[in-house]
Amino acid sequence: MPFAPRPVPLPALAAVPPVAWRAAEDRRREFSVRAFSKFYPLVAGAGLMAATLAALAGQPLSPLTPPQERATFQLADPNLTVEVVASEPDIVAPVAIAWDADGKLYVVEMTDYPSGPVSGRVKLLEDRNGDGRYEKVTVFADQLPFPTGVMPWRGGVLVTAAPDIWFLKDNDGDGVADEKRKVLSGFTEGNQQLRVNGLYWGVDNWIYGANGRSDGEIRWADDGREAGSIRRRDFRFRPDTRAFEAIAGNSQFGLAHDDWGNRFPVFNNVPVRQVVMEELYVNRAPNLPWPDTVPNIAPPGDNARVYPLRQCLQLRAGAKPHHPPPARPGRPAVCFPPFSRRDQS
Ligand SMILES: [Ca+2]
Ligand SMILES: [Ca+2]
Repeated sequence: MPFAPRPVPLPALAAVPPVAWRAAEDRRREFSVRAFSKFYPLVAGAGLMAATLAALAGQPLSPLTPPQERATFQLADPNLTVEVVASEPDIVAPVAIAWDADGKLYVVEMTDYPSGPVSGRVKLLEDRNGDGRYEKVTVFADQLPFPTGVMPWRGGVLVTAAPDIWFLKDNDGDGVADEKRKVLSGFTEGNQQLRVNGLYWGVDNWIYGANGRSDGEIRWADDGREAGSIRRRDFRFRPDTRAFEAIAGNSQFGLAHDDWGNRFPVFNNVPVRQVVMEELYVNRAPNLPWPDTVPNIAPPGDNARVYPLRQCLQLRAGAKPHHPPPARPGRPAVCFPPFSRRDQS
């Protein structure tokens, strides 16, 4: 039978249409998971993974080219666009991206998921002619164990790869990191998809990070000095002053924030929560019942039932495929809620 590519709807992406929540008591708090235009490399990678899963499930499916894949996306908001700026083979298994001040794009590839051997990478992508397509690709760093996040900092990048947070920097301009040192260690190497991640630079100059749900007893990597425990907490730190604090949160994968420093963790089947009170204030009143300082702020009654369109495989180490997947209430793997600033301009 001749090869005949055909458009196939992507179940994983089609099941996650643009969604916005408005808190009735405060119209200013509008959150969105519809910023696909900021995460198109991830979307492209997810599409290719969906095609791979369907193929593994034994269904007839021809691979789509990146433009064909793009054509399958459904956007409910006409103001949003999705463009392919990078795709395989330039990037493989992307799980996090970040731009530096020069517009260079760092892409974290968790190519060792789910069971290794260690082969995670950070790619450096450059758009040299300004057409929006990143045509120059360099392996910035490799041999990272299940890397999960990246954040530009001090001319290089901080990379989360449990049990460590690394500082990687290119000092000679060849696009390859030649300075590599651990900043923090002790993040627990739990399930490969539940590890420290989600770094961002806060408005208060602290660097914030998501726990990942594996916890850890954290120490400074250079001298082993204790930094603190993050059991059931997120964290923030300042490498320059060697300050570290565990803070309310315990976000799973990704940690959103607004321009005022409010934090919005995510937790697998909970699309967005908000840190409404820091625990240091709760600790001042030890005789009061412990309040929920990080409540779910999704709209009441949002049961988010998911209806899979086809069979799928579980690829987590040791897991067996289940056929067919059941329709189930709740989102199965929510992650990385981006923050929409469209109404703030
Ligand atoms: Ca270009
Ligand atoms: Ca170099």
